[in-house]
Amino acid sequence: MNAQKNPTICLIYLICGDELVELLHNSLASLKMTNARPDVIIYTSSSSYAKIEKIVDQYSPQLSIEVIEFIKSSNSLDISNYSNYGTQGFNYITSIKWDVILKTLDKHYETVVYADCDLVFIADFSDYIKSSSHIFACGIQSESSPSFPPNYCTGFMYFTRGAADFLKKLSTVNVAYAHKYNDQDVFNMIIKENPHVVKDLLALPEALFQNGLLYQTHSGAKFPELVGELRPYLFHANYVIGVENKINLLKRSKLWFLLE
Ligand SMILES: [Mn+2]
Repeated sequence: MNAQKNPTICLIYLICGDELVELLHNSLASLKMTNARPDVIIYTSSSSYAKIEKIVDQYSPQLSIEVIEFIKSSNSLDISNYSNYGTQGFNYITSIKWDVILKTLDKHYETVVYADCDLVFIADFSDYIKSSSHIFACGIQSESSPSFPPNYCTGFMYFTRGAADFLKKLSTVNVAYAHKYNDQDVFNMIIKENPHVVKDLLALPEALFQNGLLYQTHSGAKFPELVGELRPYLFHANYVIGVENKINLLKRSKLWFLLE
């Protein structure tokens, strides 16, 4: 790892499948363009390790990135390829997320931020998360659903050690349901069963931590008399399924930074 002085935030990705490496590449490119300099750890499988290492080299020394081989094949599932949303492979891989976050907290970071690779950083989120993590041990992206409790999105979230018990519960429940539900289903099921938990969760503001529904804020003409300007921290290309659709959404939103 390179020259960061005691960063308190570690940003982690969980990558399973070569098809995701291009999205990861774009996400890292976007991070480098901001002033955010968390330590970065990419957890991946043996099959994608070499490909990711090669990309990571291009970001040194500006970004401090470690690649860790973590995802193990299970007997019944092939995880060498990308598993689409809704499949059993997707559910299995995303069920690992909670343990990976706990494992990273054990490295003595104050805050662990998890990001999906279909997510683009637009501005430095560090100060926001440092401040909010003093009040909330967990902050999580919201899907902008017209419902309460909110429908949370596990594609971007942060945790401090104060949320360790909650993470352990998520892990236990998720492992039991991995044959049927993904990590986000499990997260939202736990909240629905006990809605008072929302008091301890920060739903990150959708205008600043944007989900795919907000893509129009990046395209189209601006109203010239508007005196303010929206300054989001990130955009998550969710609400679209499949790598190609995600890339197209990012291109449409002018958030694709890799050369053709
Ligand atoms: Mn995603």
